[in-house]
Amino acid sequence: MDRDDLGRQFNEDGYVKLVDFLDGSVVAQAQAAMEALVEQKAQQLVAAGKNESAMANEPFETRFFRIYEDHLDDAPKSFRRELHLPGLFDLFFNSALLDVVEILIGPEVRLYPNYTARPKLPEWKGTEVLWHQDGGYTEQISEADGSVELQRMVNVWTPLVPARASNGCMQFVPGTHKLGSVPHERREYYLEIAQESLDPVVKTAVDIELDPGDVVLFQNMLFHRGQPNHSNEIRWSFDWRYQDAGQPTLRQEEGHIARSRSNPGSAVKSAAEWESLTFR
Ligand SMILES: O=C(O)CCC(=O)C(=O)O
Repeated sequence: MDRDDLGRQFNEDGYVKLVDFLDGSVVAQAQAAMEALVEQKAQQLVAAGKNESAMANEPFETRFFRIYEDHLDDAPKSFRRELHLPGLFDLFFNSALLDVVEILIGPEVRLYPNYTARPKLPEWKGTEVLWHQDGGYTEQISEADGSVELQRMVNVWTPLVPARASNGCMQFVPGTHKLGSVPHERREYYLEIAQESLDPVVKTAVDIELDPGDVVLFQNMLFHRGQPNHSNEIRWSFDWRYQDAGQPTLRQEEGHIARSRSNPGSAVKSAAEWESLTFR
């Protein structure tokens, strides 16, 4: 896809799929990082007397679910602060990805302080993210003046396992980023776009089915959700955001510079540097 098509699609539909975009090694390192995190959680549960076994023989696709199956409310719904891991540097600071992002938001790019790994568990509401705009969340926690519609952001989502409608792939309503910021209501675990804004457009929602290595870029204001997971395996995925570094984050945290043409030295340069940093 050339740069004009990319920009046109992103601005018209509100999203662009990049099929088979990430190198296998990037996906493998990211999965290994998550496997290590699951191992840590499994050991903690044994040490706390909550499980008898760390279930080391369970595969990646099921282990995190098995270790929490009998006490689901203890299960982390997502990981964020834990993601300063060397194995995730090539994902978040991927130069091919940043080249594309630069086309969309310019040469000064921050990794926005909202980067997440999600183990969406089978049939569990705690990890079923409802229809929302990311701006809906930012507006709830914003402490600074500014409009979420002017943030100049690119959202990124990629799975570690095949993501299909049956196991909770993302769904988007194309073009809804143009509606501006709409009201959200609080539900048990997540915010949800108010029914009067959702009903008129939700019939045109599309499934975003992706394989590991595929990436989807989408607009901050696009109506999107993660569907329920009706399979018996975990739908592992990452979502993160880049922002024009000249814009305010509208959050307490300032994020990390991912690319800067004006001051290249300010960008995070290595896996070791990423590991030494914290969520801020
Ligand atoms: O992965 C999911 O199910 C939801 C992710 C999401 O809502 C997001 O990336 O903003």
